[in-house]
Amino acid sequence: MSRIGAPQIEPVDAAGLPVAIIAARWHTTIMDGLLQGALRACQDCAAEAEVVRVPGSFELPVAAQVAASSGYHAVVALGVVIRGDTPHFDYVCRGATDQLARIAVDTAVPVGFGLLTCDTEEQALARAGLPGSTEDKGYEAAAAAIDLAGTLARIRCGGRPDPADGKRHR
Ligand code: DLZ
Repeated sequence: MSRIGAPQIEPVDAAGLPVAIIAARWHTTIMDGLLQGALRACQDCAAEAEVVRVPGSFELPVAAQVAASSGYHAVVALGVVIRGDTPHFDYVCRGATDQLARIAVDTAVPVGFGLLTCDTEEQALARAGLPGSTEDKGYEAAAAAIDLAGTLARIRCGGRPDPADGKRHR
């Protein structure tokens, strides 16, 4: 996908919002970049991040499902899958992607999509938020999930003052 039409990311105030960052372990250097980006987004929004590591991207959905059902207000799924010589890539990508989308809808907890599905390692490095990268998909995924958590809270209040703090959501 191209970056044409991508909005400017404005960190929102999400002080104390509990966020679970689920991070796969494959492709260490790229994952380090994604994870640092996601943590930076949480910091910019003053959200409370907890990092959970899983073996590979195929394991992201089950951990995301448990996190979304356990009180986190936003979940961020981070992984890197790089195409090989067999159809394995397609199965891992499809399984993880479809399930992450389903979990967000079923639980009504935002799941930030920070799963890189690339043909080459160079493509993944360019998106990892590392020195020399042109994109920071970890930051983007976390910022999107946190932003949506605030939007969902406003929708749930239907414009009425939030009983938790008595303030009308903006
Ligand atoms: C097996 C596998 C392969 C070949 N490639 C990747 C990859 O590029 N990125 C990734 O996150 N995980 C990979 N895995 C591991 C699977 O996601 C999963 O952890 C194993 O199949 C065990 O269930």
